[in-house]
Amino acid sequence: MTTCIILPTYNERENLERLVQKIAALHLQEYELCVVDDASPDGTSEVAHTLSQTYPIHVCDRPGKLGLGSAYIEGFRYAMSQGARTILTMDCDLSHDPDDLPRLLEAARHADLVIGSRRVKGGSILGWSWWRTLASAGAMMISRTLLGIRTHDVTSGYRCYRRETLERIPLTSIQSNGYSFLEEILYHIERLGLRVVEVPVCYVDRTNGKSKLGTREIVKFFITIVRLKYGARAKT
Ligand SMILES: Nc1nc2c(ncn2[C@@H]2O[C@H](COP(=O)(O)OP(=O)(O)O)[C@@H](O)[C@H]2O)c(=O)[nH]1
Ligand SMILES: [Mg+2]
Repeated sequence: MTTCIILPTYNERENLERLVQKIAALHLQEYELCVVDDASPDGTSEVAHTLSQTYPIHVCDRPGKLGLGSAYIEGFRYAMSQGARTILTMDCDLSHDPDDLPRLLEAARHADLVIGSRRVKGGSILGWSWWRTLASAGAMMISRTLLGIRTHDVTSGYRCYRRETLERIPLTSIQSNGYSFLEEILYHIERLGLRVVEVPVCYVDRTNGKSKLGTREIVKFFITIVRLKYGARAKT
């Protein structure tokens, strides 16, 4: 396997099959999907296991809702253990268009991390409520200003990491377990001076199922900014 696509899932039963079919239709070379499911009450895992009889899918079944950040880490560990050279992450709700995958993979030939970005020229967000748009723009501005992150789309979960990039990040040192995992790992990658490239994507809000981003996660996002900023000061 050269490419591993990690799909964290929590109650994505209605979306998983369509996404898997769309990815299969791309005929990528030597790829495997890694579904990391947190015992979704809607039975996503059973759907994943059934699909794995037809498609190249590995299912990581976890005993409960352990969080998005740790789901990514679980997926990274699996991908690395299988020798993957490029490791992608994408949401399982069809917000991330699989047709963008080849562009992300192509960009990864010359970058350490590629971000499917909604916040560069050509990128867009469709279907968000005004408060989500506002909250996201505010979070982005604050994290970029306070942490000095140069990437425009800090919280995009549509990413392509080169194996070597993940090898340089001590994954156990990442304390965020939820959505702020994305800003924390990006912060470390930029601080190492690695090349981050943003590829414009159009993000379409989910039509099936519910978002798992709650107020708690938003609060944790800001706490993470403070923690990282404080840690950075202490080191210098
Ligand atoms: N395994 C796992 N997946 C999660 C968890 N929280 C969210 N996800 C998945 O992460 C992806 C992004 O979550 P989503 O709710 O769509 O967030 P949003 O797009 O920011 O509203 C989706 O595929 C979710 O099913 C979790 O605690 N564990
Ligand atoms: Mg989503």
